[in-house]
Amino acid sequence: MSEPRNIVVLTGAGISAESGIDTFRDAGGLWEQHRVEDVATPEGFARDPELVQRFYDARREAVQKVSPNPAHEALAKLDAEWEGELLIVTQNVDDLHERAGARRVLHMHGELLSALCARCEARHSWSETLLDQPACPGCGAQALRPDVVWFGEMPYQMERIYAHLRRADLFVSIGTSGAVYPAAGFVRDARELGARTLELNLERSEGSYWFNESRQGRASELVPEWVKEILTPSV
Ligand code: BJW
Repeated sequence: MSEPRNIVVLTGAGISAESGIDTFRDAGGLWEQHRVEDVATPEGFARDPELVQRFYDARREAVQKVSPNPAHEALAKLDAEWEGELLIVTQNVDDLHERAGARRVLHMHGELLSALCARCEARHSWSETLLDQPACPGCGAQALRPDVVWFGEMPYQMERIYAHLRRADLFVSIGTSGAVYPAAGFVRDARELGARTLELNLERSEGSYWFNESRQGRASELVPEWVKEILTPSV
């Protein structure tokens, strides 16, 4: 194929695993320790807000103690040096892409370091606890919740993501199990829209069939290798 120009990268929990952040579905992952419907649905939050605030407060605190790994750093290098279009769509709620220096990042499932006001719908940068029901800096209501996308809620910026997928000639998926939609469907969308598709993951994901190429290994090794490859002009 001709040299790619427009790239969409989708990242999942696997890219942050080597920074010490738990994935969801791996052995010992978050969903082995918590019922999804208790902590990652609006119904769970309505039932027991304290449990959900504690769950996210602990993760918000933990994320501030970890650092980006070579996979985040390699994508930041790609962002800095790639002259074509690039969008790093992350399902992750950590800020490790940004802390590695990447700028063209979109958080489709929200961010741990942000709070969403259920009353006025404003989003505020937030690094503290929410359990003690602080007032929304915008409207004053004690209605702040984690600014993350739970099951049954609409992920952020879907139109912008699909606009990039339509223009993409390369789609790369990194460290995601392909178990959660709409992200799990991006590979099929990208492929049908004409993009080449590449998967970098510890093991083949659920949607592996849709990838032109699937490489297995640790993100901290596979991603720097791939970025080096793509930034090296072919002769
Ligand atoms: C490594 C590694 C290393 C490890 N190196 N790799 C039936 C059919 C289809 C869809 C539905 C359905 N019923 C319901 C739905 C919709 C539902 C859904 O998908 N449900 C599924 C259970 C089927 N989706 C939704 O509700 C979404 N909204 C929605 O659909 O709105 C309507 C809509 C319609 C049309 C267009 C657009 C919208 C919302 C989904 C919200 C997901 N939220 C969560 C929680 C976020 C907050 C938080 O962090 O707590 O997002 S759930 C959780 O899963 C989190 C993640 O972002 C997401 C994906 O997980 P991820 O990243 O893939 O992690 P893992 O753990 O699954 O995988 C890690 C991978 O890494 C593994 O493969 C490892 O092998 C690998 N790995 N170490 C490389 N070192």
